[in-house]
Amino acid sequence: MKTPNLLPYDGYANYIPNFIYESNNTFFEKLLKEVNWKHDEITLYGKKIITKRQVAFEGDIAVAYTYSKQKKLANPWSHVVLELKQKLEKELNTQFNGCLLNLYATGEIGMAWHSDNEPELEKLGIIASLSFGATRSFQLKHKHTQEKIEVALENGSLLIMNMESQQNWVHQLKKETKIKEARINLTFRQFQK
Ligand SMILES: O=C(O)CCC(=O)C(=O)O
Ligand SMILES: [Mn+2]
Repeated sequence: MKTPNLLPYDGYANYIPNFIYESNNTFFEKLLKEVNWKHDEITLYGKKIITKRQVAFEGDIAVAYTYSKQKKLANPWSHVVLELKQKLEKELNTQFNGCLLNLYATGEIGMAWHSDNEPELEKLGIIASLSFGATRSFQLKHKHTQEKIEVALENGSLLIMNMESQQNWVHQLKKETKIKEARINLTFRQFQK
């Protein structure tokens, strides 16, 4: 599963289209149904805001994650997410103990520039990002040089990033108002034990 590194320096990002191949899109439907989706509550300038994006956090019992200053405990693995996790672990020869899930109802919903560099994550860990549904544009930007890389994340694709790339690059999911279809993204992560 060797594809070229998308990043010219200071990290590693690998895009594998059709990592999950299925003709009838059952994963999208199963994820919609089986995952305990919630609109996220974040605190911005001291105000509670309910996001348009829906999220979920699943993982091993012991895993907790501080995200937008809120501590989240993992929900137990749902059947469908566990199935995807096992496939990833087998193909990548590694293990994941948590997964953050995002549901974007339309292209009007995106995610602003950030890095996935929370202190709870393994320093040398990897992040495996699976996408289902609408194709959306994902960008990476170097923190110092500002160089930008763009990749379209298609249904069934896998994007792998390592932690060095989180230290040196930020990423965002662009808003694309013309897109009316939903997209689901799963980022499998390695939390320190
Ligand atoms: O939806 C995506 O592809 C990006 C999600 C993301 O960056 C995150 O959950 O941290
Ligand atoms: Mn992220």
